Amino acid sequence: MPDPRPSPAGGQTAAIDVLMVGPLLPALADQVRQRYRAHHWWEAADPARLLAEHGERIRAIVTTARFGATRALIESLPRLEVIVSFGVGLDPIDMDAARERGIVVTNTPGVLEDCVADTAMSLVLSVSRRICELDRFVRSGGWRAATPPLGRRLAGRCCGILGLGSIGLKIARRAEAFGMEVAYHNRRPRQDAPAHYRYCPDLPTLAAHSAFLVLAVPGSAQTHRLVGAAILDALGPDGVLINVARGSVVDEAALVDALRDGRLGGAGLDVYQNEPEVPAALCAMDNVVLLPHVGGSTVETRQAMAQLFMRNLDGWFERRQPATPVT
Ligand code: 8YV
Repeated sequence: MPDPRPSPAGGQTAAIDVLMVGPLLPALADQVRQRYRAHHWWEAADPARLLAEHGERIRAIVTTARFGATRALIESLPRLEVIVSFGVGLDPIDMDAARERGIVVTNTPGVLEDCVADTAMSLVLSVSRRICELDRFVRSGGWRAATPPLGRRLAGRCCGILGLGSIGLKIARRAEAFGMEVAYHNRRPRQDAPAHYRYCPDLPTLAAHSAFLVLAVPGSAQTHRLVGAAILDALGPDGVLINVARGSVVDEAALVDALRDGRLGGAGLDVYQNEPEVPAALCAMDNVVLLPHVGGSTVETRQAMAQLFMRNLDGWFERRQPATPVT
C-alpha cells in the first residue's frame, strides 16, 4: 500500500515509486518514505493487486539480506532499475534475474564486518567457557549444591575459519589476540593473509585440524550444506562449530545428531536453516549457544548500514552513482 504521508523532503525523488519488500529499521523506513513514494509489499493484503496497480511505475526494490528479491518479483516490474539491499548477503536476491535485465544491485559492505567478527568471537568464548550455561547455573541456585563444570581454554588451540574474506580476516585477528592458532580454507590461499595462518586445501583437513570451526562464507549454491556429518565428525567430540554465515551452509539435522550423540563438542549459532525457526533439540542442549541472527546488530553498525543504504538509493536516482554497487 502506498504510504499516505506526503514526501516533503523528497524533492526530485518524491515522484519515484519504490517497493519495500520487508520491514526496515523504523528510522530508515521513515527516511525512504520521506524521499520516495514507498509501497509496502509485505503488508499488502493482495500483493498481486498491488503489482497490478503500481508495478508499472516501480523503479526500485528496497530490501534486506533477509528478504531479498525473487526472480518472479524482479520480472514483474518492467521499469525496475535498481535493487538496494540492507546487509551484505546477496543469497536471497536472484542475481541472475537482475543481471539479465541490467538491473543494478547494491548492498552494504565495509561497515558490518567488525560486529559480525565480534559476534563470532562472542560465540567462541560463550561455548568454550560455558558462559550461558554457567549463568543459568548461578541463577537457578545450582552453585549452592555443586561445583561449576570446567570450560576449555582458547590460547594455544586452533581457530579454523571457513572463508577468509573481509569478515573471516577480522575473526582471525581477534582469535590471534586470544592466543589462538589460525587456520583457514578458501578456494585458494589468500595472498595477503599473514604467513603464519595455516592454509588447508580442503574443508575436512581444516575441520580435523581445528578446535573451533568458524563459518564465514557467503550463502550460495556452492556453499549449500558444505558442513554435514563427515565435517562434524572430523571436528570431533572436543570440537565446536560456530556459524555466523548462513544456516544453509550447515546440514542442521546432521548437526543436531552429532551434538546429541556426543560426536561434536558444542555449537554457537547465529543463523539457521529456516529462520526464525530453531530446532527444539538445539534449544534443549546446554553445550549450544543460540543467537537470533544478530551478527551486525549494534546501534553503530545499523546506523552506518542505514547511511550506506541511503547513499545507494539516492546515489542511483540523483547521479546514477550508487556508493557500493555489486553488479
Ligand atoms: C544483516 C546479514 O544485518 O548482512 C547480512 O548479510 O546477514 C545480516 O547480518 C541482516 O540480514 C539485515 O537484514
